[in-house]
Amino acid sequence: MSTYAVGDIHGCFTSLRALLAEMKFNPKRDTLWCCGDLINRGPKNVETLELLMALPNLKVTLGNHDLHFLAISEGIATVGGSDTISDLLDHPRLPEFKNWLRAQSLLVVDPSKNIVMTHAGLPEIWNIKQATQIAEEIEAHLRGANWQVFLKNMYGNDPTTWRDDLETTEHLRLATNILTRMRYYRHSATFEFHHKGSTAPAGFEPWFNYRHPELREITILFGHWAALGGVRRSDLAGLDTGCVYGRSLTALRLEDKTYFSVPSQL
Ligand SMILES: [Mn+2]
Repeated sequence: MSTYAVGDIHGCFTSLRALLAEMKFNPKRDTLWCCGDLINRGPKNVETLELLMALPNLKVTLGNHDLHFLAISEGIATVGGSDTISDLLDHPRLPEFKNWLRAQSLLVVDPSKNIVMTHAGLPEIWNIKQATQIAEEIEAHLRGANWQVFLKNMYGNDPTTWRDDLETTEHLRLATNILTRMRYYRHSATFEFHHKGSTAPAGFEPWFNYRHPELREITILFGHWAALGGVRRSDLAGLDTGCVYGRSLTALRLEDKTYFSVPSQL
């Protein structure tokens, strides 16, 4: 009865299977958490989703690539040079894949374990109640009748400063960018969505250098930032260790904070 949180899979099905075997993961007893970017960039997106969809105990927080796939599948965005999702787009189960992804979350909270997970992280501007409210708002749009409108309005890096009185479209775009694309941050509410490396742009710091005062005792799990090469702190776990870039796939067992890792097999 263990819970394992796995980093960005990006369609690396062979590595995922190897990691589950390494952890002796038992689908009937154990629970898998995925911090998002389940698909795209990697080779086996169909197999990855089919494996995850069959798990009885699974919690997912969606990543930017998962949302991008949904947008492409609706003709809202176009396939770019680094997108590898044609296996999903050409598959007879495409409608099922889309509906399943649309039903997933943006934020997972386990109060008993004192752990929270999102794809990109949790900035100091929100406590758990506020973050939950915002994630639920995005989830409602994604599951609602006008979900394509939400995805159409999602693209773009502006606005960059969070205010409680942003107009709805801008509020949703920034909230989605924060939960799925955030890396660099300037206190007290400004985000930078261009830089991907481990060197901060002038005036900015990694988002996790700041934390909401109510969240000091909580462990935050996140993915998205492969350039960090993984973060292993008692209060912070960066789970993206660049599997799709040929490095490794990593998971954390939440009960005893043990890490598992397998080399990338593409
Ligand atoms: Mn990502």
